[in-house]
Amino acid sequence: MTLTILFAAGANRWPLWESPLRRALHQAGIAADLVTEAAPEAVDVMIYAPGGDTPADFTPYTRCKAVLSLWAGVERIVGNQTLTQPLCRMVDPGLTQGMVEYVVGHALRAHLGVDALSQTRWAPKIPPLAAERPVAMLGLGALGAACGEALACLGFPVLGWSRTAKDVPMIECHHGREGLRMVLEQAQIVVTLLPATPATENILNAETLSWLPEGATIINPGRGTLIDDDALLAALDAGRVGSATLDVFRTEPLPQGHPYWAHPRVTVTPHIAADTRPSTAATVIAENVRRLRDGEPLLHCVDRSAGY
Ligand code: NDP
Ligand code: OXD
Repeated sequence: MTLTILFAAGANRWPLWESPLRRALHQAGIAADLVTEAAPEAVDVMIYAPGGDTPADFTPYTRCKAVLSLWAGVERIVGNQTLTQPLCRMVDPGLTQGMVEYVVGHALRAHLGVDALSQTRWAPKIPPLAAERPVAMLGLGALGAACGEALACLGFPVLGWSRTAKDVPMIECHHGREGLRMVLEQAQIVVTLLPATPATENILNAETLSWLPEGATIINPGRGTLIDDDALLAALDAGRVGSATLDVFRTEPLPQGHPYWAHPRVTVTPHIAADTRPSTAATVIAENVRRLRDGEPLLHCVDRSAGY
């Protein structure tokens, strides 16, 4: 049986994805017609990315058995009421490795005080060892757990926080409101790797930021909605928060004139923390298509009620 797979993830991505996808589908033994256009009723599987050519109305895709997201974050599609098929998010070794490198790099930058190193005067200031710098990892999913483990391997005490109770090697795990407070009260570096859902909106706000030790660093590669921007700017100005490295924003691109651009202790990166890599992620897509064909459970299915 030949499956019609619609690549509805943006014409700009097609040249990057076409060959890796064809190769991965072939290696998985899947007979597929991989196309960028098709009659809706002929589509068996749809590959999706936000801002791509994804339809707003999935109703005509009567044969479509699954929508496979190239992104890990699915907040722009998860609430679509016309989407009744299973939705799978991206968990890709290349994406995870990119995020680990971003988080570890910026955590070490904050830990070593790299931004404050002076080239003009001899003023030794010895940073503590990582063991004396607790890190809060908000989110212990595919990305948070991997980043937490990498930081723990460097010697940082890592306190993790998730929605449900978890047991992650090398991470002291907490959940619930009290857990959040316990984690933040100890954290000198906070990393936010939570999905954008109604429950996580403004999780870092005036109250929760006030739980942090003075001078803590925030690293947010999760989503812009996780942070109350006014509260963060106030906490930075008050010294409660020492610095922030922000990769994601409520409005992207971050508008010119936004206070984050000019703030001396804010680093803006343009949503580049981690990218889905076609070379590794095409295999993940092909594996889910194979599972679909063989009637096996799909990987990384989104829980619609939880929103991620
Ligand atoms: P996962 O779904 O694997 O993990 C999400 C984690 O967040 C889980 O541990 C989950 O808890 C926790 N969580 C969700 N809701 C809550 C809540 N209300 N309270 C406490 N914890 C909660 O996602 P990933 O790790 O793969 O990705 C995380 C996010 O990173 C994505 O949603 C996306 O927004 C962002 N991202 C950003 C990128 C960038 O380049 N900037 C690239 C890729 C992703 P539990 O374990 O209990 O379910
Ligand atoms: C994602 C992202 O969610 O790149 O995959 O932000």
